[in-house]
Amino acid sequence: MKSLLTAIATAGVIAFAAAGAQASTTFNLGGSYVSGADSLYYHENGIGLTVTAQHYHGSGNPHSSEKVTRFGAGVGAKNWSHDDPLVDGNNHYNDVVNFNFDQTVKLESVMFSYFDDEKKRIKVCVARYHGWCVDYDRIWVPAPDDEFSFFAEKDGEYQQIANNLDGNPYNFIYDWIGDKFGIGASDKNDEFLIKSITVSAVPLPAALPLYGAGLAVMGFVGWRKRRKAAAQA
Ligand SMILES: [Ca+2]
Ligand SMILES: [Ca+2]
Ligand SMILES: [Ca+2]
Ligand SMILES: [Ca+2]
Repeated sequence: MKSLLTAIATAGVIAFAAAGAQASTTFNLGGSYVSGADSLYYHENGIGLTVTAQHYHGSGNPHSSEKVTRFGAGVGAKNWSHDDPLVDGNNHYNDVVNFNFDQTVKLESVMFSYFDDEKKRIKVCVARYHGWCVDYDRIWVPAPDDEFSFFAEKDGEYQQIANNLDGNPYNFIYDWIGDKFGIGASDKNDEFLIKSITVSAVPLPAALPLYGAGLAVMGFVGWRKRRKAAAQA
């Protein structure tokens, strides 16, 4: 009896996992030029996506609206008219592009344009006086290249999860399941566009009853065990 119940419980969990494994959907974010909009809308494979922009400081969370920009190569963000239209950390603000899905999805990967494309060479400051550089190293080195920060909903709050992430495309190894994610510039030397984002749908209404049934059966098995142990004592 017990092994049968365990089998049913396991089947429920496996069904949940199988239901959760859906085909990937890639949103290609590039398109007709947009100099600055409050939001951009995309629709792919039955999933709706609204793209917005904000900014953040240091280890803080996104706040205050920015404008979303769009080029053939992807989407960016702009905090005022003179700001670079890419996702960047210039002008004391680090841009963040927010991805708001109309259903729960699992985040799989993002792809960038102009990422780690630095051809510039710079001299590194070796001495500062009151914040101003007063001496530079004699050799030229490649300019710092691009890294990004990642934002997601955790404990009910949309917040910064990690910074200085690197890689293009970047594949998320942890299961980020939710309906809102953000990609921002990590540092003031970062500038890029977000070319595409790949997610898979998580059909919660279909999967949850099975998952719930699995948990309930496992709970019943645990209760039977405890009752048996109590009877023997
Ligand atoms: Ca910008
Ligand atoms: Ca950097
Ligand atoms: Ca890099
Ligand atoms: Ca760049």
